[in-house]
Amino acid sequence: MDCVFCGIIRGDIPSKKVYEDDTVLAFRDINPEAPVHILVVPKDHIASADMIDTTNSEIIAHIFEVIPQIAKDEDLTGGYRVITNVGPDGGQSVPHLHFHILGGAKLPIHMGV
Ligand code: DGP
Repeated sequence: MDCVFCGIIRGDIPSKKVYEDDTVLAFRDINPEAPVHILVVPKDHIASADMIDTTNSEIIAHIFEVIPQIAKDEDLTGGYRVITNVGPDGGQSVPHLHFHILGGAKLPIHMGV
C-alpha cells in the first residue's frame, strides 16, 4: 500500500519523531501551521476517524493518553488544539488516521489544518 505515513512508520521516509511506542508514533508536521505542529498516528493503518470502531478503539484511547504527554514534553502549558480531518470534504490529505497537535501560540479560533 502506498501510504506516506506507513512509510514513515516503517522508517522508509525520514521524519522528526517526538514520541514512539509499540502502537503509536508522533512526528513533526512537514508543513507546520503553528510553532508546535505534531502528528500522532496509530502504527496500524486506519484510514480515518470514520473507521474507528470496537475493533480499534483501544488504540484511539491510547493516542489520547499519549497526547497530553507530548503536550507536556513540548511545554504547551497555555493549551493546544487537537484536530483530525476526515475524508475529502473534511480536508484530509493523507488517508492514514492522524491527530494534529497545534500549539506554542494563541491559535485563531477558526484555524484549521
Ligand atoms: P491532513 O490534511 O489533515 O490530512 O494532514 C496531513 C498532514 O500531513 C499535513 O499537515 C502535512 C503532513 N505531511 C504530509 N506528508 C508528510 C511527510 O512526508 N512528512 C511529514 N512529517 N508530514 C507530512
